Amino acid sequence: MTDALDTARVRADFPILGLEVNGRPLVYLDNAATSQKPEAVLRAIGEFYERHNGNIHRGVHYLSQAATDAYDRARLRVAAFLGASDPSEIIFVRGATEGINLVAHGLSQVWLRPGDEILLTRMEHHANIVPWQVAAERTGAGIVVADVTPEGTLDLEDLERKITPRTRVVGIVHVSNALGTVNPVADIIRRAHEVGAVVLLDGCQSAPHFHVDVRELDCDFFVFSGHKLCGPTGIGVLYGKREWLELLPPYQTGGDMIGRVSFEEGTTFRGAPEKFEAGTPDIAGAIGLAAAIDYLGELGTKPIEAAEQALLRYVTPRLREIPGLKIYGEGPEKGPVVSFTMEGVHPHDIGTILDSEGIAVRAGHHCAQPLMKFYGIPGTARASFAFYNTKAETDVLVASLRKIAKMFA
Ligand code: C6P
Repeated sequence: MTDALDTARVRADFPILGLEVNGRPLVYLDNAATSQKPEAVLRAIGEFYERHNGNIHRGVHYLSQAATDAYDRARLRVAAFLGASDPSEIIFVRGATEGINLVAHGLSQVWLRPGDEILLTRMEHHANIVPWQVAAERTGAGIVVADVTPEGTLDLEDLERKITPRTRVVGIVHVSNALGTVNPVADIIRRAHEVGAVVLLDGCQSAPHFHVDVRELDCDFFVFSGHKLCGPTGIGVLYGKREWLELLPPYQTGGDMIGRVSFEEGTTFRGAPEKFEAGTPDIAGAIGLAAAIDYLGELGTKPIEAAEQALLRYVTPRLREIPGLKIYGEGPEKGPVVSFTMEGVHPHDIGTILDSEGIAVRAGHHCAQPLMKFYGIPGTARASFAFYNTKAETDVLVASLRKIAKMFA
């Protein structure tokens, strides 16, 4: 492990980064939507299907056992990555969205009562809003929303006022996908626990970019999606403290999650993690995710974070200098995301023009409509960086945006 990443060498690990798009070298700056995959991950998935494919936990034959071993190893790998006390606290799900739905659905059955409050923030992704709205409707609980400041940080005084003995759940994004803001989650978790609330952290945009230790944070639940962390799509992780996973009922039922099934005596369920993994899971996905975690581990969390923060520090002042460009999310601590609007240009037009020059950014509301409403805008254009991006790529972005600014001036 070295202190600084050799970006040229790292880029060679990602076949897709060599593409040309619209006759230009691809400049991929949509990493918050999904990251690209290194060869090590592609190879792990290919090797699984070529040499180890079998169904898990069901067969005595060689391939079933090889697949089971690899799947179990993947769980161990994720547990170590997040600092979980035990691999049984790691549930493989389809992604962060499914993880949050699982928790909200379960808590609506065993925890939430009429008059309880679910505290969210105005910068949540829809995935951490809608499942709670459904849970609130089902239980008679209410949703309370902590505000954000014009700079795009959490309004901590407002949040403090809204944490009360009625607060039973706090759902909060660790790093905002639409602003980049890193939230002071450890303090919020501590406060939430003082009033007896359970805390779910949405780690979609944190786990890929800096070291996360769920025990240090003391969150009750943590979710992330594999595809944002150089892993495949279709696989994600729900971490839950053992006592919470014991309390929650199964989300789906079927094979592999039962103790016994009987028409006469009824059905019993296994404990976590099996209780939450009904049916054949995404075995190759879990193996691919473990390979991604290994790959990132070899590069080192610190060098990755340093490289991404250096890009953010480099590009932010250059973007600010562009006439008419306004950045949303000016907090002191940010993930590698810059969200912006340009005077007189719709964000979708920014996205389309950049695409014509081979530059991939995301444009729109970023599944954060309440936040866009707060700012009174339809959406933003968002450039999001990964450790394999280069300063030269951000120069290409800035040059193209300057042209757009001139065009629409
Ligand atoms: N954000 C983005 O472009 P899924 O779709 O389940 O993998 O992740 C949902 C999700 C939840 N929370 C946060 C903070 C997220 O950023 C995302 C996904 C993508 O910003 C797609 S909308």
